[in-house]
Amino acid sequence: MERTFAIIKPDAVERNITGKILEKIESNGFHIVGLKKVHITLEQAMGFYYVHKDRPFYTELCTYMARSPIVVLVLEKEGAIAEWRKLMGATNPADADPGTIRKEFGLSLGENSVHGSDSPESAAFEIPYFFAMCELI
Ligand code: IDP
Ligand code: MG
Repeated sequence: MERTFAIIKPDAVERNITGKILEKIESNGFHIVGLKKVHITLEQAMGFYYVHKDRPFYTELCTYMARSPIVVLVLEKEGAIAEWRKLMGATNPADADPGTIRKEFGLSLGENSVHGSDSPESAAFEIPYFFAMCELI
């Protein structure tokens, strides 16, 4: 069983659709092994997205992620990393396939409702960024 890290981003939490996204996660066979709602600081967002520090959208992205609460999750499933990326859909909701979370709920390229680790290496960085071992079931 593989684990991946997911976020329900500010645009989705603000619109009260956390439950709708959790329903998609569970009905697609992911087991939630960690879940909490947090409001991160700008500094914490900058640390989390450090890989993007040289990208032109880094400041906009970090400001958005720190503007209101998020729900952070660890999901377990066979092939969880690729499976969660597939269920999320393309980064830009306009390019996402029908049935994906970003297609259904995403507002824009920046405010695209969910995050997911893109590799085992990023999952190994992202999970412990938010969760202690004793918080994972
Ligand atoms: P991903 O979330 O699909 O892995 P990344 O390229 O890793 O996409 O970008 C991280 C996040 O940064 C995106 O999910 C989105 O919220 C934001 N982002 C990406 N490109 C842009 C952009 O051109 N303008 C504003 N925000 C962006
Ligand atoms: Mg990414």
